[in-house]
Amino acid sequence: MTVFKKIIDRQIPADIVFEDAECLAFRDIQPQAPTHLLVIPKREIRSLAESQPSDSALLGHLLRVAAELATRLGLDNGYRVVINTGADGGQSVDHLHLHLLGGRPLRWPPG
Ligand code: DGP
Repeated sequence: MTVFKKIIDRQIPADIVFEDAECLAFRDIQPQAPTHLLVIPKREIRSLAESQPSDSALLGHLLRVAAELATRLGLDNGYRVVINTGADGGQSVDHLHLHLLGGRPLRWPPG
């Protein structure tokens, strides 16, 4: 079981900022920006690469939730949404998650 599943099941604590029937958003434990949230589906999908066409509506919902949270948290000057995928993508938790980063200028390209 991944650490994110444990957060969904309330087996370990997290600073949860949003929840609905399909997803959960909480603050990253190692923030890389003044605002750094993770938006995750409650259903266990290991990565974007392992998502299916039938997950399309859920994936769209996660993006919309990220956008709504960015507005709610006042990221009016912009923000970045990142999905690290697989080893080269730097994915460290095998439960699909969107990073929502903002509150400072973000450089490009990432490392
Ligand atoms: P990634 O490297 O893209 O797989 O991102 C995983 C992120 O998850 C990383 O930024 C740190 C965060 N993280 C790992 N364990 C925990 C945890 O127990 N609680 C919270 N809030 N975040 C975690």
